[in-house]
Amino acid sequence: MQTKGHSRNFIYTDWILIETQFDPDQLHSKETVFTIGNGYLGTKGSFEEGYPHALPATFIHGVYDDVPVVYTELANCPDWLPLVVIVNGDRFRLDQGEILRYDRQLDLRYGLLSRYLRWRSPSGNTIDIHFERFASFADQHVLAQRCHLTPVDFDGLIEVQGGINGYPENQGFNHWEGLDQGKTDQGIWLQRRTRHSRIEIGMGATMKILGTEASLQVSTAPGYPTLTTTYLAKSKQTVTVEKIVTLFTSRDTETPVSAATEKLAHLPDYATLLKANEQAWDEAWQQSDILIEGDSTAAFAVRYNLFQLLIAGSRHDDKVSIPAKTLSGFGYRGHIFWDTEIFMLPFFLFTQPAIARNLLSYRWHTLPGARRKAAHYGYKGAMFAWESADTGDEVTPRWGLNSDFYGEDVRIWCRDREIHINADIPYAAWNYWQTTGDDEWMQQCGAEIILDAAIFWGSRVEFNSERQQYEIRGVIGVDEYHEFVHNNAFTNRMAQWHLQRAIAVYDWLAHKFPERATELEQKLKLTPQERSHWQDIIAKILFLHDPLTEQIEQFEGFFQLEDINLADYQGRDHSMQAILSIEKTNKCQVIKQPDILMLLYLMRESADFPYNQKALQANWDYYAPRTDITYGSSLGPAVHAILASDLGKSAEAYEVFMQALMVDLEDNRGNTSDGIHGATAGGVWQAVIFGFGGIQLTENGPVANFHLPDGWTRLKFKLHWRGKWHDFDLRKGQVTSLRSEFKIQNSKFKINDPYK
Ligand code: IFM
Repeated sequence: MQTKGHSRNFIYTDWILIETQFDPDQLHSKETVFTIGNGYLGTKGSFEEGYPHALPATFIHGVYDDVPVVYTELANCPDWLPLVVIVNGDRFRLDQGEILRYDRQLDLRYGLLSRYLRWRSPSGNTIDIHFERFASFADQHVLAQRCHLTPVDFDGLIEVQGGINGYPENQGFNHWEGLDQGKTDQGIWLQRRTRHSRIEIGMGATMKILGTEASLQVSTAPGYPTLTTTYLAKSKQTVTVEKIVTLFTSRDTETPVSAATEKLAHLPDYATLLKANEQAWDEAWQQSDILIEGDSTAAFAVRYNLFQLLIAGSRHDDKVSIPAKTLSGFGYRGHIFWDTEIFMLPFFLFTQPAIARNLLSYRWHTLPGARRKAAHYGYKGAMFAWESADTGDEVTPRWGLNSDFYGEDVRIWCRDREIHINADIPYAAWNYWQTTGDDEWMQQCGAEIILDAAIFWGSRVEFNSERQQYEIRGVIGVDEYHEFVHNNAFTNRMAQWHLQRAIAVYDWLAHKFPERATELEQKLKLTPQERSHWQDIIAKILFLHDPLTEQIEQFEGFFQLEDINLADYQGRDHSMQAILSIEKTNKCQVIKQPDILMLLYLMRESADFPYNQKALQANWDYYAPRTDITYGSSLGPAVHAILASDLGKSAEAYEVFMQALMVDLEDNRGNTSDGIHGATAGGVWQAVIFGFGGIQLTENGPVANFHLPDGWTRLKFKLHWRGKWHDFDLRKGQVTSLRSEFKIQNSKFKINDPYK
């Protein structure tokens, strides 16, 4: 295998991540890094044999259950990984005996995780063990493991136990009650149910031994059915154990156990499953891959981030979305934020539009929760949850609990005040429509999202009669270091933009789908008065922009706050909020993540808010030095990379890009153990395409005005735009942009130009 380079902890080839040493201190972060999945579930990279303090986890989209304080969380599902090897009485484990070789590899191309080990047992028997696993990308209900065992210097007894552990935990909390378990001709099955949401899971498992004569015994330890085989091993002779697991939940079918056991009974062998998995991955990468030449670290790490997005996006279920930590960790409890629509969605929109459609349909299905939230706060329409789960009701915890007995708990105000999400989701819905021309989705789902969320703004704004302007008071902007501000430019401008589009959608609907327009008018109580109220807000909403300097004030009074020179705090390894305190940070001009700069980026295609160089420069010069980019939010660096690149600050752009790119591979924020930073992964894609690739979306399609970082000699990718694929092959000194004529296979879209 030809390695391409290495970073602090890893070696990599074009497609394979390689870890050559096991470090127990990095157990949890590496469990995240080696996550595999298939868009239905994600499984952390915990070891088959277990390890003290390991936190194995499998999360399935939509399988939420109640929990104190944070309301609901993705339930860690029964663990399908256990594959225990006992060598002449010694149980194989990395903390005993001697590791003579260790090599863990994640093959991004096929979602295949393997481990090559040479282990000397405490009794002195040496064995080569090669584990392999994948979550089938071809059939989301199928999981597969294989283990090759080759004694190096002994003959003796080897026992292998392959089981399903029905006692998974979410940080000490077990969501599952046992219903039943049993055995079939093929193997074992397990049936469990979440305690509150009463979601049932049915799992089946079978095991096959190749290369020796051996029988299988079934052990039915309660909640932990296991298949065991024991055989007489011979030195230098390889025996292979294949374990296949199937699973369904009551979200998929009324009878998950029979679905799992039936599927198990009709599955082909491991090699055939592997081939189908490879084919499915080939198709995904054909659309989504990015090729970078001249920078092997970036080339590999970009693919790593895209891989993490591909395994998180649901391909068959439009009632789920991607949590902030994808399906790879306990962080944020599987809750869904604006991270999905603003950071992750563009990747899917331009390379896997069917997944983008599912992600947005989730917001449509959860409108009832958003309406309950609006009503609870005394507003009209739909008020999307800052943190959302299965129903769309607000699930941001009210309090952040202090681990210090005597410390104060922290009130989390985002649930009440971080309302820019109500324009972020419509922003994504509009972009989906513009990019795909999917009128069918827009009239059925998108219009309702955009219109009902617009009704919210109509009831949320306040008219200041002295100023003769509309205001939005008492919010948290994108920059969460300031917790109660008035007229945050991001929120006001996004609300205005949203209302402009709401009117356009309303008119389009009335013209093209009059029946649906009438239906929505009645359902949402949408009146001509409401429409003219929106127009009035659009015309009169307060926006703190100085047309002379082009500088925008982040919120009223920001420029009067105490100024802080972040350079004085060089060498720190904490956020400014941790250093200064929440109260003090609130009173200073220090920003957690790009807010005005984020706005400029999102508005870059908006004709009525020109993304001109002067505005960009003026606001960059003011806000970038005041942004806690390295220790604030992980969402920030990719956005700075795009803007710095647009400003021709190539070195700076690359530096922050690398912070985003390596956030999990290098664990550079120290919290990869909580799960993959999904928004950062999406931001990485945007930084490559819109930043370095300089993609602009014109009426004639995407065009590249690229500025590749030093060292990059080639950048190649494709984008799907209004029914056609556009190939970009950008090389220093020349540009090739091709429109390829093939359409997405099985596309359900009828492509129309919404402008026609
Ligand atoms: O949504 C983000 C927010 O912008 C910053 N804090 C973390 C959240 C989840 O990633």
